[in-house]
Amino acid sequence: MRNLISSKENTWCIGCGNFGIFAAVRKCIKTLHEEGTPLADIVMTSGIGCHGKIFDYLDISGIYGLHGRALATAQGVKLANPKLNVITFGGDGDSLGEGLEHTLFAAKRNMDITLILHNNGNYGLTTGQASPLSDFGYKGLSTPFGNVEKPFNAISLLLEAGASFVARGYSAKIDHLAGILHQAIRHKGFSFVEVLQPCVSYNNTYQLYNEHTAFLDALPSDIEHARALAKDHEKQYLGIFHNETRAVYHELIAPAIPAMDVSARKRYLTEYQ
Ligand SMILES: Cc1ncc(C[n+]2csc(CCOP(=O)(O)OP(=O)(O)O)c2C)c(N)n1
Ligand code: SF4
Repeated sequence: MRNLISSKENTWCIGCGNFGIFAAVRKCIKTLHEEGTPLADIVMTSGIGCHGKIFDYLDISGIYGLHGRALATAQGVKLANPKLNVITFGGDGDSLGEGLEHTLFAAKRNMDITLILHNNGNYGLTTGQASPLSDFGYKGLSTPFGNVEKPFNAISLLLEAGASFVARGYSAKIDHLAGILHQAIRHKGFSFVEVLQPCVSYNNTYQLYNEHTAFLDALPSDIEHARALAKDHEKQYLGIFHNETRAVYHELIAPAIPAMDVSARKRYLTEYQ
């Protein structure tokens, strides 16, 4: 199997957490392939930002989206060809700022795709402005006196929106992250994986995460328990917070697609369900 690294020059800053995500994604895709998934059936979409550069470096097919529109693109891909495994790479600015509505609605309608959120707590590519996940007090280009807003809790937000698989990994724990990504991509429904991703240039959180992350012992008993763990003040828990089976959007709408001609609709109904 090819090594999944493209020939493009890599311009991420040395030490950036994106390297760990890249390694985990490659490991996970390798496993999927060994289990029988053809590489041609795995496609990616991305937003714009440092996270989005993974599109240049990862040697699989896809569509390089617009900033904030990575999930809009992904949903179009999935509806056009439901047999594909669609993986979306989003930044915290991209997916919870400009693209917030796409994220919430993709979760609500349980689109069968995977969103990998590169949470570096800032807008990295544009040099460190505060994002929706920047900590209170974060000092960056747009908040020189400290961010006065409290961040969203991404796990809690996506639980509330209806994501059927919700998990958190850390870019420095590559094997653990690869395992979570594997379960997320195999999950039928909207899977959301927040990845804690230090940005060495504008938000270097390695020490914080090394000291304050802990693995979940088991799947939380219910959503309330999951939410409480996601919001824990002492620890940033890593692992799967929620995993449920629910009808997925493309199957629910299949019988009601009037624009499709009869043979295409028949194929849609028989092949992809
Ligand atoms: C609609 C739109 N608004 C703003 C920009 C400029 N822009 C490009 S990347 C970026 C920030 C990306 O931040 P984030 O999504 O958090 O990704 P990161 O670079 O941190 O990985 C911005 C504001 C744009 N390209 N399009
Ligand atoms: S600016 Fe931050 S997120 Fe972007 S490549 Fe550098 S370290 Fe990584």
